[in-house]
Amino acid sequence: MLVDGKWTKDWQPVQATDAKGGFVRQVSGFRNWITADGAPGPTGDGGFAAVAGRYHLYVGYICPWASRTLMVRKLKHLEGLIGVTVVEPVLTDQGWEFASDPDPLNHVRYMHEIYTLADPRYSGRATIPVLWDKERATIVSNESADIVRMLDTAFEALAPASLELYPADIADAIDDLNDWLYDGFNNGVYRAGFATTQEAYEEAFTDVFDRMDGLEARLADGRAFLHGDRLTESDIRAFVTLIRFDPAYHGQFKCNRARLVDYPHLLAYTRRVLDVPGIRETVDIDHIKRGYYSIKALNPSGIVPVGPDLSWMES
Ligand SMILES: N[C@@H](CCC(=O)N[C@@H](CS)C(=O)NCC(=O)O)C(=O)O
Repeated sequence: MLVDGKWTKDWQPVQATDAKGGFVRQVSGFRNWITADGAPGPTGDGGFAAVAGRYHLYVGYICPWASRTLMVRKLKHLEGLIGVTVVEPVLTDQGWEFASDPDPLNHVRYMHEIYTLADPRYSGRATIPVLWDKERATIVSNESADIVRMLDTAFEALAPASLELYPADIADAIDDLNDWLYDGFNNGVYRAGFATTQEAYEEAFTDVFDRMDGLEARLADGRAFLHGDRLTESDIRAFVTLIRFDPAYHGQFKCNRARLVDYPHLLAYTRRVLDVPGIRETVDIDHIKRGYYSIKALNPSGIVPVGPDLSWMES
């Protein structure tokens, strides 16, 4: 991670733990918002107006948080307006590394250099995703929840879309479900995988399967998506964890009471979201497996399992 703008060797992909050995995710450091006219958003500074070609996303296919921003870019037809650079799946001693050496946009090799271009004295983890502003040569945001929401709203005049991921009439229901999904499911699998005590692991494990069971029950009435007929933010949140469940979390993160394929409604639902035009291109299972199984602290040999059978994903 970066300390006062310098990459420190004293760095663990396992991140921080609390007193009980529970995994603690870092709070994001850049919280500005792109808005239609450049007015300030809910947090941070203004001056980031929606303009074609001005912004760029740094992502990795391994990362569920980055993948949700990629999904929104597709769903809102922003591919022609916002470029993307994908990092290599394997986290190196210097953090995320660019496949093309150097990154064609900013001509650096590692993600942490993007952070120090934005703030030469930055302290914190160099996480993905990052939404980069080419005009001001800075980071707009490194918080995926905010990036999802700004991509959903700010570019309406440039790329009108029929899909609204956070419609006002069900905003409260989306917020409630998002909260329930975040700690127990999206971050729950990480809390299980990166726990350093049995107690913290078992607590997280219970949460993860409480969410799997809850989602299965919710979908049992035949609804297409979590809030009914419309695909929303909540579906994006659920999907990014579900699609990684069998290839990564069941094994590497020890979430092994059941697999996704053991839940009929959840499996059909995951396939339905995968089949939404554009979504399949945001999923790279090989990248996901190589990334998770390269985390040395959890899998010192670095061996990537051959399975599981994911033929259900084929279109
Ligand atoms: N709050 C961030 C979390 C992002 C995050 O934790 N990304 C992980 C990859 S899945 C990362 O880059 N980890 C590198 C590190 O912690 O050093 C978001 O949702 O945007």
